[in-house]
Amino acid sequence: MNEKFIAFFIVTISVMFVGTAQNSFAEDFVVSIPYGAFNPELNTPAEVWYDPPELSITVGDTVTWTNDDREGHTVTSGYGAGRFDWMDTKNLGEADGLFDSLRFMPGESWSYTFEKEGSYNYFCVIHPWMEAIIFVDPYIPDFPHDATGKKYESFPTFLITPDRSVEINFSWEPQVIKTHEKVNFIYRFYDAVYDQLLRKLEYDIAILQNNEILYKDEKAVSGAGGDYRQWIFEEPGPIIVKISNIKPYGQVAESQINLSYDATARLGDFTAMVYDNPEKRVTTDKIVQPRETLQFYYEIAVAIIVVPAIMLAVLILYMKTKKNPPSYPERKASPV
Ligand SMILES: [Cu+2]
Repeated sequence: MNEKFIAFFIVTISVMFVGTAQNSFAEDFVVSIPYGAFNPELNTPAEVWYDPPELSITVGDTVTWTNDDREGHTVTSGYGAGRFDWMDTKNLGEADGLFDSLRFMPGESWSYTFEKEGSYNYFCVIHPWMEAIIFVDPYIPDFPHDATGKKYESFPTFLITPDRSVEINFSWEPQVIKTHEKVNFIYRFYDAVYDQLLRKLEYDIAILQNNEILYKDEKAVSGAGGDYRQWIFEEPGPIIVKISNIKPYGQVAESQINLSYDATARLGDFTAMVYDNPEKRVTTDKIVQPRETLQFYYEIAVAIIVVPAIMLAVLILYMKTKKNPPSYPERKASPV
């Protein structure tokens, strides 16, 4: 390969990576500077200085300000003086240097694209009473995607283990993973050659975030071809669900498929992204893993079988004692 080709390749990959992680549904918004904004007194039609004075957008969105007034204005990040404050003190406000349109004249416009979440106050340096704010919310794709933001074209998504023996189908519910909210990871194992559900397998599963293992279950056993795990993430950020060491479990599975004994190449990683939950600040949900569910059923079964059994035993014992009442010597009424 020559160097030019390698450079082209690297640039293409970088563009693809950046492209997928960004908001591909970016929107454009318009904020008007209305007629009369130049006058801080209320004798002009302007009721607001920038219209709308509060605007919520998403990371990647662009706002265009149009000057519909009869004087030049600016859109400058920072805090203005406020109308009454300005009239009292002639405070000029303070720019914070994040963005500045400089002066643009009636009929002209200026645009700015917001790449970071947060709230942005801005004002006009010529008329410091003119103030407004833009709220920039984080971009949350509404489709399932990997940790780089790339959409999973099919969902459940799937991969074939490096030894090409097992296909793992993998999905989660709800499809947008948010902090403090329960997510179900659901997966099924198929014979990659014959495309048949593998009924019982032993495997290891781990959930990782920021190089930290949050959850691990070794020698788990899949039932009916698949399994699930629940989790609640406390932090936003990319995650990996690692499934490894997939082996036949018991005699049934061994006759069902032809898996070589060495399971080291029988693994698969699935990545996803956890988003900050704007609605929830703390975790109130509970998670129940399959083994705990089994334990729960076991306890219920015990309660259903053992409790009536004991009651029955007590009843039988009681009946027996009633049938053969102990023979006490009969008391004779003693004459008074
Ligand atoms: Cu102005």
